[in-house]
Amino acid sequence: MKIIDAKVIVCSPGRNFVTLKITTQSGIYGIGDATVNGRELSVVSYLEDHLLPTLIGRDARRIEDIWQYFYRGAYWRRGPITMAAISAIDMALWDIKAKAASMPLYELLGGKARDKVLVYGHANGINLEDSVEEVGKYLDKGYKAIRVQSGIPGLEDTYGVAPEKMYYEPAKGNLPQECIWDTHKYLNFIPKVFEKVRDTYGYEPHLLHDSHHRLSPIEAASLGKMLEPYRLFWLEDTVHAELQEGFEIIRKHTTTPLAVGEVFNTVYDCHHLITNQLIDYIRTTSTHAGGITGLRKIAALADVFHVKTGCHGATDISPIGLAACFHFDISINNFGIQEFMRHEEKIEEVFPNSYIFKDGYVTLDENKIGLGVDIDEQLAAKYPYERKYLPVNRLEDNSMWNW
Ligand code: KDG
Ligand code: MG
Repeated sequence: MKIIDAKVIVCSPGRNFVTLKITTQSGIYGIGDATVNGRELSVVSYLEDHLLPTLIGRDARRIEDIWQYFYRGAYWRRGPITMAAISAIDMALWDIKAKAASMPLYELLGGKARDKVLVYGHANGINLEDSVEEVGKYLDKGYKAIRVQSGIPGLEDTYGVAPEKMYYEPAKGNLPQECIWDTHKYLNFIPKVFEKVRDTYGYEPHLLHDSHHRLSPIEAASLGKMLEPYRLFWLEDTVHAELQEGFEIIRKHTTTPLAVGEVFNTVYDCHHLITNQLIDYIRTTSTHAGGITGLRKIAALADVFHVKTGCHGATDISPIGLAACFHFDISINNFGIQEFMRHEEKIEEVFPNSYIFKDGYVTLDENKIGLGVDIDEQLAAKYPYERKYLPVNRLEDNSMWNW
């Protein structure tokens, strides 16, 4: 099954997406997501200038070999750009293989290991009352797991909080927005939010929280301890995971479950945290960690060490990447939860898909073959690329901090 064409489609139906479409001699095509938020065109160049010329003519059935060719075959390995490009190729090849077999992709991955995929939505409010109200709206929609973020008194912009509540999208502007951060204010406030949410809705809903890499290990440990009474499903990205030894400090002090890894790209970024049982959930995702093939390698290691998956599924993961996650989630045993930030309607129109949300879970249409998602190229062409940046953070004394 010879690959005869591979093209990159960039579109911006409300936000930028990079999509790869691979066509085979048999006429079957597959699609993959290569979106890296705020750095989209770097992946386009990596694909078009370096990988695609060597992909044409290869046998689309040899997914592992093609993955290894682009992974091991590169002297300059790993990193978000390289791995997003490999991810898109991998997803598209799995899509082709499953279409050729006339099966939904999860059948090729071993079949369903569960009937449905537990997902979490994002409740974010500008202040405590607003956040509590937002949680109620998600419960009304049927969500069983909700990530709660809130504006912090005294800080103008807070991560995870935006006026467009249902479709939180941090990338904007022609140049990066500069936000101000203060950990002291944050730590004083966040436990009160969870106290109020639990007082209002009880202990049945799963609650999650994302600190977005802003704390030191001991601050993270202290937050984990303060949140223990509210029984979180997970506390995510407390510290930047470049210095992974930091997690030992957090782990020593708190039983709040820890999640990390949305910016990780390979099993080598995760193995220390997994094999030392320093985390409970690994957040690597299809679009950034080498596609289905990359995720399966990570999940297999995690399974041995009691670590479950929790794939990143923010709006910068396109419906193609999200579909790849759902097929993966449904087919592995050590699945934990899937992030499901809904896309705006415009995006759903450009990427018609077949995953179904009901009562807090997503199911996949058994009659759709492959990934079960497509791209409407004509519609995509109406939304050209727009330069957008993720914000940056400074502390109140104007020194740089992690966003
Ligand atoms: O591109 C950055 C977003 O994907 C990120 O801010 C979202 O942290 C995030 C999350 O957990 O969804
Ligand atoms: Mg996150």
